[in-house]
Amino acid sequence: IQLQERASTVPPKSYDRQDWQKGYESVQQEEEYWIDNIEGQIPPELVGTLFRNGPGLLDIKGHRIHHPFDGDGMISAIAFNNGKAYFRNRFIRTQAFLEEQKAGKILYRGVFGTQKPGGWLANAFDLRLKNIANTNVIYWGDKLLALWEAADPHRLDPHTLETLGKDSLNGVLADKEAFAAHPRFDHSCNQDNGAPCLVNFSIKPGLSSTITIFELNPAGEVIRKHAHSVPGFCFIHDFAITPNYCIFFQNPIAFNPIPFVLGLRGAGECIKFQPNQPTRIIVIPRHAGKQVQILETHSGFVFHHANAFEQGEEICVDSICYESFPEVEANSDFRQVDFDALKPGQLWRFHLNLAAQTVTRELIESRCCEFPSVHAEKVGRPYRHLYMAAADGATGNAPLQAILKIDLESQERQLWTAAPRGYVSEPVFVARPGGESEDDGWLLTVVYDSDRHRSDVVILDARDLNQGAIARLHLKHHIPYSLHGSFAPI
Ligand code: 3ON
Ligand code: FE
Repeated sequence: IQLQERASTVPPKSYDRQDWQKGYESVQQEEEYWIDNIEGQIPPELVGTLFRNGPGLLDIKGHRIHHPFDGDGMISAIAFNNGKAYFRNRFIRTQAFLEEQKAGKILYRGVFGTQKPGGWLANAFDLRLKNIANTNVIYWGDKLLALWEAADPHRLDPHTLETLGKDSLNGVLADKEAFAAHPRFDHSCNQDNGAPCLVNFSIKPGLSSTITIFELNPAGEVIRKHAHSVPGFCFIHDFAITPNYCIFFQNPIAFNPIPFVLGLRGAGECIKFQPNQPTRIIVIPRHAGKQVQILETHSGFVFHHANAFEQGEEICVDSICYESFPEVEANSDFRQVDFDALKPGQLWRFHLNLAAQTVTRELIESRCCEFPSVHAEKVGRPYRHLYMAAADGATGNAPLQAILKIDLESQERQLWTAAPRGYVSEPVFVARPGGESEDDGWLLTVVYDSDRHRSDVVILDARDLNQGAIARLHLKHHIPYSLHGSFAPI
């Protein structure tokens, strides 16, 4: 009887796990073509290129990798002009990609558990990191750069996507020195007379960790660089900026490298979440010579921040928080994940008071969400409109199938859903040239259509998601679920 009751109260799922799994098939081909299968109209004022990065290979010649975050980076570019669109995808020719494709087998361990064949003995004491360049792609200072947080960027030709080699930022980065995958763009920097600048960081983890801040001018030159030592191990994927601060959430984790060293687990599988320890919020001033401050808040795990801004005495930070780190298991298959057994990521606002050294927080959105995006000119500043990928259902954990818009002023929500057969990626907000309101623009997202096993580029009007997609560009193939990307006016 109990079972029956349960069955009648649990709502039907918005997705089918086998459908979802198919989105993690490797890409076999590199393509280039005019997209001619289009529903709706591409707005003629939408001019520029959407670049996406993410794992293109989920296996090396049939040998499965352990986790999508270990997959070799592949760039997709969708160039818009005159209401038409051109598609191109290329794998990043990292050194390891070339070696493994030539050898036809796995030659490197991955951070998230991919091992070389031959058991632990074949993996023990191989502590090299495979730079897979798979996490983000940005266009800055006339360079297209593919980023992976634990190593240096790869430079690509923005038109052909050909890999040009690793980029040292004009000699600033040493070989293999990290440059994180989450730069933030300050569109009007108060240290540069209102010129734009790019702010990024790198982490050198250890018993105490070093956080280095980089600020680049529009020509791509590093104009400010400063390093700070903070207590404890850091696994920090993203950060937030305001005009005066960089804000980092130091997740409460313990790192035991022994299974990694002995060839039993990947480095990322040696992280243990510490639910009884606070999250530390590290606030680093962007101006030289000022003190770093560390505040504490409730335990939780953050990958991504939506935005931050200064308001009176406070810094507000909007972040997607998990109750714990989704630990990667050594002997499991990520395709078999039980979504219901995991807690969703939810959006919280943190209020930091530096003078009083206090933090308060409030839940903004309980629906499972990820991949936040805002208007480029609102980064680091008070803002009204936030866009995210989200689950179709209002409660519980599930794959990302919808795009959610939150008006933080009126609290109004709009949801565009691709369920039951579609799975979305990060929405990228592109402002309409000459647009007036903060939400005057488009959201671009790549949606995996499991019904046809192909992906669509979907264009939404950010002012009104309820009117449905204004264009749906059907690609001839699928793109595996991607991580991050950006829009560039080229
Ligand atoms: O050994 C240390 C610990 C560690 C984990 C140091 C380290 C630097 C080697 C390290 C490496 C971290 C790396 C390489 C992190 C890479 C992260 C990555 C590629 C992606 C993260 C994605 C985050 C999210 C939330 C993705 C969500 C995806 C979906 C919902 C699916 O569409
Ligand atoms: Fe990320």
